[in-house]
Amino acid sequence: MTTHTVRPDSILDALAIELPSWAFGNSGTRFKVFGTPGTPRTIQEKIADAATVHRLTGLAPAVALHIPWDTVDSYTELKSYAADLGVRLGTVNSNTFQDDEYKFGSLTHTDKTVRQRAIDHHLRCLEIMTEIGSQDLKVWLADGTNYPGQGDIRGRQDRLAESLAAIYQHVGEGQRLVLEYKFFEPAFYVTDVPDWGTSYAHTVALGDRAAVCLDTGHHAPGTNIEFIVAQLLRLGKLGSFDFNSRFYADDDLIVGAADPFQLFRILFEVIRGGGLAPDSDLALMLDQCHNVEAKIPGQIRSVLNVQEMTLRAALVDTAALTAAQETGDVLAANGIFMDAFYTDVRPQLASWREGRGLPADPMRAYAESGYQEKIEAERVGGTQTSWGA
Ligand code: PSV
Ligand code: MN
Ligand code: MN
Repeated sequence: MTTHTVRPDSILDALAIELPSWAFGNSGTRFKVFGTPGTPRTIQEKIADAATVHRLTGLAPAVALHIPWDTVDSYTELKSYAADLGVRLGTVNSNTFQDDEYKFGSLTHTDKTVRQRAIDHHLRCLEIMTEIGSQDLKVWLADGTNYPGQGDIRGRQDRLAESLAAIYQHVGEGQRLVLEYKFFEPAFYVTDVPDWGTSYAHTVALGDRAAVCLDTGHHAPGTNIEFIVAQLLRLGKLGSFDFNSRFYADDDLIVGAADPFQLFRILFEVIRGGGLAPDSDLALMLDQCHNVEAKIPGQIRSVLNVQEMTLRAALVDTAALTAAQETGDVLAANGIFMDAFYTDVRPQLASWREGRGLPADPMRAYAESGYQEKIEAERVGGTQTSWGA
């Protein structure tokens, strides 16, 4: 059995969390999307906001794109624009859930023409990835049905497998297809990729360049997510995370806000399974929306939460834990685990930051930076971006 032991400082130095471009746009519920002064009108402005998060935290060197929301004429220019601001372009998220033709599905649709349109969209995403040097094509599908009998469950899986295989053929060297699962919504009866097992089955069939994307918000209440993390890492099929937190369903709230202990347990399994080791290709990403709170500080808070729980998880005395586990000392094992969780690592993190020329308190540094006032004054006119546009 391989157990990965780590030095907390090397873990902190290795931690990189990709930010989703859409986190900087307006979002909300079907009841209301609130606009906020300073919200980006363009992908360039979203990247500038993401770069600000990275500048203050040292934690977020990449920005994920969503196509077609973040479509530009020249991706090479966008790549160098990002590089000039100190960040790179990361995961490309496909979108086959907004057009009328996808009402009854995209990669699973019964109509071959619609399936081909959806496949072609993914091929375009792969081309963009090649232009910007991005590793991951993230596929999240809204495909599913609402009523028993509405669709042929088995036939939909067969068409999905066929469509994914057509896309996978074009996944180049150094690229991956990561298949995200979600148990429900927008479909309320059958979701075509509802769970890690389905995503695992399809990605195993595809091959080594395909892996599972685990979005922490996409599970039924009570699901033991750290078990899934442990299992997928063990199988070599955990490709990436979409971090967020949820109270009810797919809330996309700030990661670590709803249940910091769950985040700690997940990160413990990530470290245990080698997910933060130097040779790991596990990609960590946020997938969040900020409906009522300020967006840039919301993203800063999010990456800090991941960093804080990562350090706490790295503090677990694994040698003592193994000894307690092997002697059947249940309470000692649990106590060792909880000791790490209850450790206040904030002073240690502040000095880690200062040692790297970063502000000790990035939230305060943002508030005092004047950046918010500047974008509110400058970003006048135009159309603010939002989730879904
Ligand atoms: C919808 O649930 C979703 O939040 C998925 O998690 C995707 O990753 C994201 O939208 C962007 O497509
Ligand atoms: Mn997601
Ligand atoms: Mn989601």
